[in-house]
Amino acid sequence: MKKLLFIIPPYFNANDYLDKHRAAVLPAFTIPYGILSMQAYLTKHCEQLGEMRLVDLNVTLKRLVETQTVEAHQEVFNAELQAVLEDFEPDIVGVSALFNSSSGYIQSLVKGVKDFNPAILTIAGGGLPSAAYKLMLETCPDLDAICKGEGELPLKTLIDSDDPMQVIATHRSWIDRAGIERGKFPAHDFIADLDDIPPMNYSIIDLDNYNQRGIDKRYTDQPKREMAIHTSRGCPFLCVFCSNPSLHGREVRFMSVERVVADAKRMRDEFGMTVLMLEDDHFFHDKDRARRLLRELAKLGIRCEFPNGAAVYAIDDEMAKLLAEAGVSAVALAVESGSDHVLNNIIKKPLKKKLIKPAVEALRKHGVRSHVFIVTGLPGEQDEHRQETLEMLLENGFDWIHIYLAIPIFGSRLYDICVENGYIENTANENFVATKSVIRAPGIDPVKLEAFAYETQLRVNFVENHNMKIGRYDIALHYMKNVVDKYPDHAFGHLYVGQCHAALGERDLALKHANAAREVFETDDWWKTLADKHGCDYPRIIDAITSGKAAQASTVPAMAEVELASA
Ligand code: B12
Ligand code: SF4
Repeated sequence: MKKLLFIIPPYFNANDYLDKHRAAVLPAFTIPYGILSMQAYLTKHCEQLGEMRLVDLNVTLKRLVETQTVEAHQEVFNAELQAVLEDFEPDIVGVSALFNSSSGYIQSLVKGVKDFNPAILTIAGGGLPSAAYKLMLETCPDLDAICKGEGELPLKTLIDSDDPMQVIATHRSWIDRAGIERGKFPAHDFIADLDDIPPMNYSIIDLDNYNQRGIDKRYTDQPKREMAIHTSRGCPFLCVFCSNPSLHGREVRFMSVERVVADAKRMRDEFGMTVLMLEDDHFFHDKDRARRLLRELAKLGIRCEFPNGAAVYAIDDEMAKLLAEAGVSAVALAVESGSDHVLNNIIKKPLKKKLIKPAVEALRKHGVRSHVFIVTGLPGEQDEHRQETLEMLLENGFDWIHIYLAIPIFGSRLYDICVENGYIENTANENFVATKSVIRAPGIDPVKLEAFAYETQLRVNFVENHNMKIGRYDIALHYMKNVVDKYPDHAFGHLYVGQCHAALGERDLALKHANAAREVFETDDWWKTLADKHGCDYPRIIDAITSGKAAQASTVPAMAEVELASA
């Protein structure tokens, strides 16, 4: 019987968190769904699988970030690996790497394994190795082989074989250095019916570590249990920045509605799940099925979230109503750009700008908050397109906006375009994160671009906050409070939190935040410059708050709030 150890290297570059200023803000992550899926499948179908364990170094990095001890990360990761190797003595170690930014960790991990026992087979899978298998096998000499795409079927064959190297040589999804030399191109081996994957066994993880990804910030500090599900895999589209079709294919494969409901009930009843995170690549691919599923989920008395972004074209009045009934309190719309040219000719996304407003209005009518995801900095995008995006963001009255810088991730068309044209200046993959611009193309000035992304968020989320404009200071406050909790030096955050408290008649809190804002503005010229640039008259706002003359919310406009059984 073979023992299998999975390791997930951090999704994020630990060096980015050495700066104490950023220390509090390691992004949230969710349960390692791919590993749990493989475990469920292999446990049922393998004849030669003994025990399986998981080391998720994201949990370790989170702890280091929270305790501001990131400097020691390499030694801590090595020690954790060493301890589990000694205790568990695995036969196979599988590294699961989703992102470019994980690439810096992999060789050192597999070297640690080989140093411990060279007979252990070291393999890798996930988005990064699948798309960049040549580079990874070249740069990670202690890695034996890579699995392309989903691992359930290829791993089963590998584990059940008495000659794993033979499987690696002959199975279509496995690739090693010898295979590359022979000119082999690894190919997918997908499970067609997702119901064939048995229910997950969550005992190898601590669910408490995976509870912060929810996008509705009202619930950030409330008791809740988030758990993820992928009710389908694959997406027929080919958005330029996305690697998903190259990992999960363009044909969409489903779980049955009955199975999703049974899993959700089990999560609720056995594990106390209160928030179901639906993480499909394209949940709305089959709108009929989406409607049926939402109707069933509505009966469970839970909240649902779509943290990945929802297809705008799918949101009409009926869908918005069903979402609200299923306990969806906020939807992130995958809008990406406010320019039809960028959408249609650069991203190649099936979305027209005119569809955005009706979707936002339908959601608002049913009391569902709307967030929006924007990507900027794609080759071909110009200042005029970014201006259109800004105008679109101001016109549509989103509850919160998120702007990311385009990253040429392996497996995306964007990566190929950037490589062909020499657009990637900094090739250190660890730096491929959505707050750093690594693309150098005509019309893209990285400094200007990073400023555009950050300042547009400041302007739309704070200076011209839609909810404040319509007198919903309570809603604005949920979001802004979350920002000042994370970034205690956020001058705009304190200023507008103060204004919201003042409008809600909470004078002590208003004064506290007005004073905090004043202190940051007085000591940090950077915030002062931003305030001037974006028409934020902070001295006047602070005066109004402290003198008790700030606007008071007289009446709160009638707007249905979703009644949430679990909240
Ligand atoms: C959850 C998630 C996250 C989480 C992290 C993962 C987690 N567990 O918390 C968070 C929120 C942090 C995140 C962040 C980002 N994400 Co993300 N994320 C996802 C998401 C929704 C689910 C991942 C998942 O569980 N998939 C489902 C399982 C079944 O697939 P899987 O994990 O790939 O595992 C299968 C195979 O890969 C393989 N496999 C995996 N490991 C191994 C190991 C071995 C040994 C073997 C044999 C096989 C194998 O078998 C598994 C079972 O089939 C995917 C989209 C998606 N639907 O997959 C995007 C996705 C992975 N993310 C993506 C992106 C772009 C990002 C961001 C860059 C977004 C942004 N703009 O900031 C950031 C990157 C973070 C960073 N470094 O800066 C991209 C691609 C990433 C890439 N290749 O680089 C995806 C595919 C979404 C998309 N459509 O573009 N993400
Ligand atoms: S971004 Fe979404 S819609 Fe576009 S290809 Fe990727 S998964 Fe599909």
